[in-house]
Amino acid sequence: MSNLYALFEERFSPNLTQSFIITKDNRTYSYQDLLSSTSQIAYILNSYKLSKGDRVIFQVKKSPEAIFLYLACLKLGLISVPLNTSYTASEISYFLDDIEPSIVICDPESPIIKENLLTDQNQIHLLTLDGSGKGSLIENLSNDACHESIVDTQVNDTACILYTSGTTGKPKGAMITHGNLASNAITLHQIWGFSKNDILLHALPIFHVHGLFVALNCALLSTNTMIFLEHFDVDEVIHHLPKATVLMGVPTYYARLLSHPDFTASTYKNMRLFISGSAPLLKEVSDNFFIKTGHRVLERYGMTETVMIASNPLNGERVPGSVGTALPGIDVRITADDGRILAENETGNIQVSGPNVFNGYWRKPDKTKEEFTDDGFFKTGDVGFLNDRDYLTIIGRSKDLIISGGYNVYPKEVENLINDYANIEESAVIGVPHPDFGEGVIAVVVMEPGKKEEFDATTLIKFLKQHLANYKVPKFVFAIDKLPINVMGKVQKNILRDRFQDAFERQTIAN
Ligand code: MLC
Ligand code: AMP
Repeated sequence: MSNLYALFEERFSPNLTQSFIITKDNRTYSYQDLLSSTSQIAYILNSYKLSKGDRVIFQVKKSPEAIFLYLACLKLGLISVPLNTSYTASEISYFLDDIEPSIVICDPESPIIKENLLTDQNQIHLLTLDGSGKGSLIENLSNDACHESIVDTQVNDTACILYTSGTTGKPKGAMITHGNLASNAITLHQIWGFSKNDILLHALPIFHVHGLFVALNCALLSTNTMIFLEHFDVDEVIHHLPKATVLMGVPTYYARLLSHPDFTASTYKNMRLFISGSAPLLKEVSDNFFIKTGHRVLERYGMTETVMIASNPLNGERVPGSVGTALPGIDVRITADDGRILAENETGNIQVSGPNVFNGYWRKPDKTKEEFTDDGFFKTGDVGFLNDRDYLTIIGRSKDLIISGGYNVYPKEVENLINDYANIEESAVIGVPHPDFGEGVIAVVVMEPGKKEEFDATTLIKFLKQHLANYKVPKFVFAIDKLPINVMGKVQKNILRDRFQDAFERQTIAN
């Protein structure tokens, strides 16, 4: 049995009275509650006569019930497709067409309901689940209606599809298998020393690898307790931190904690481990955190298509600026553009192979092929080097990607929309240093000839907000006469990044 849920369930039985989730308002769910609720939700899903491999889209707020829903899908061999709660109607419509779900479960406030995105013709079942754990999914649950059996799946069967955008601007669904998640969870749980006694402060969103797989799966394998917060609110996190032993977060979390006056020694007295990932942790933040707390934040590296790849050690030297060594069983290599494997300390493309690497992009075999080498390594699109002790340092990206507060923004997706907007000839979307989000998104536009006077950043931003999740929308738009272009006709974004690098410090130059 390769079903990830079976792996978890094996661990629950001796610890059923242990608390699984404690919410901010002190509702407690035990591992026994997890088992019962998951079986009851599985019963409801199963009543729709679904088959292994059918897709279930959910766009729901963070709640314990949302976790039980994800676990019920695993149990039934259904493919979960969690969507960011800030996606707009146009973004969601694309996912609905692409994934052809059998069931959609969403918050009553989701654009799926408000903008009536499901037509009768496509025969998709619609259920609701709100942030307080109520909705049509839940109202028919009954102790007498449980689905106990676990569907047999193979290691290569898809457990989840997570969308990542791409250089073309069209999102691709990464098929992550039961085998990918199980191997990664077992490794992380071991190398980070998780035990039943840990209390994990979970403040991450649950529609990405970090919150859904890295954090949750470590907790489930060790049957520890999670303090489960709806989102990262620094005051709330500081309030709950004294009870916690582990925190996982994106670098913005650590920058926000550091600059908060109430983040004092008594708040982190029980902490054994702070983990950071999803975006580069500035050396300055890492060093200041160490000076203040005596804790060196453990930085690790991963991505949607590969789950976790590398980590600094629990015991041993944690090197600031490096993401540590490849996880056991995973190969990381550095190559030149011509495919030559590079020696230590030489900078090149980071490639990875191992049981963590996904099964390809949903219904995009050509795209999948492009992203793998002939000998089966996945091309991460990140650039870096390995040192003489095999510690990996990421120094940049060959892919045109902005990471803002741990969320990925693919410029092409935003540029395509801006270029279609009235009176704009062309645009370039870039990431520049942002004091809170690491990188912040800005757009640089060129107006059509004779239309310079028509430039209006405010209405353009308003328009973009209607079509794009908030974090993708440029915080500023600047109009210039001409984009810098190289001999190949490509926009030289590095020149723009230099020119606008202090955009977030001199906000008055906006417009
Ligand atoms: C929110 N906003 C953002 C933003 N988050 N803008 C840019 N980048 C972001 N990350 C917008 C809001 O919509 C709002 O817009 C304005 O910025 C201010 O919001 P805020 O209140 O300050 O933001 P907040 O709600 O506090 O959210 C910030 C955050 C959140 C850092 C807590 O973004 C977050 O939880 N990030 C984690 C993302 C994550 O889990 N990534 C993992 C990916 S997995 P307006 O217009 O309304 O004012 C992965 C693999 C791996 O990468 O290795 O882990
Ligand atoms: P995503 O597609 O959202 O999973 O984002 C994956 C990308 O996040 C990687 O390809 C890296 O560029 C980046 N990333 C993840 N962890 C780190 C880290 N610790 N340091 C630098 N970049 C990171």
